Amino acid sequence: MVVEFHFPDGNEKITTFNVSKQLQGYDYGIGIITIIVGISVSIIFYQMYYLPESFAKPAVAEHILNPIEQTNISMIPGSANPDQQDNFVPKLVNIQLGIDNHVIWINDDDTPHTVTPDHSIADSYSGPFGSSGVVKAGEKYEFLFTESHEIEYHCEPHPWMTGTLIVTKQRF
Ligand SMILES: [Cu+2]
Repeated sequence: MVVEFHFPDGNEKITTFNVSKQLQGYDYGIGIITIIVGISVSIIFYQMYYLPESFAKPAVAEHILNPIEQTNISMIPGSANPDQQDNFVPKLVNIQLGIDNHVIWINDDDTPHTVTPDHSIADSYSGPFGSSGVVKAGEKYEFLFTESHEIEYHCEPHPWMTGTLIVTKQRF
């Protein structure tokens, strides 16, 4: 390897030396430490700045995040009975983003029920739709829709309990 040293006074010195010998001991250790520090800094940067950016929730308009109304759906008493006509009431719900896109299911029955989509569906802001477990008597499940969806859902233990949600953009 040829290394040229340039000195301020204009003198130049050309030296040839063996790199492998020069990189022994102390120099070699410094090199390894520099590489380790470099990789660590890269990983920290990736985790702190790059990852959160890529997983960040999409920007959603304020009026959609805070709609003026909420939509209530009741699981009415007797829903667990397959002979009863009504269960999720109302059964078909039209929802407008920015108006009533915050939907709350209330279990008014004395039996636990679920809110389970027929086909798994996720909202880019709120994540997967559906209750994570059962909604016990007197409890509720709520979901904020931020984009258009058409969802058919049912109750896992009582598949005759079905409902439909149609979420659309505001019609002005
Ligand atoms: Cu049920």
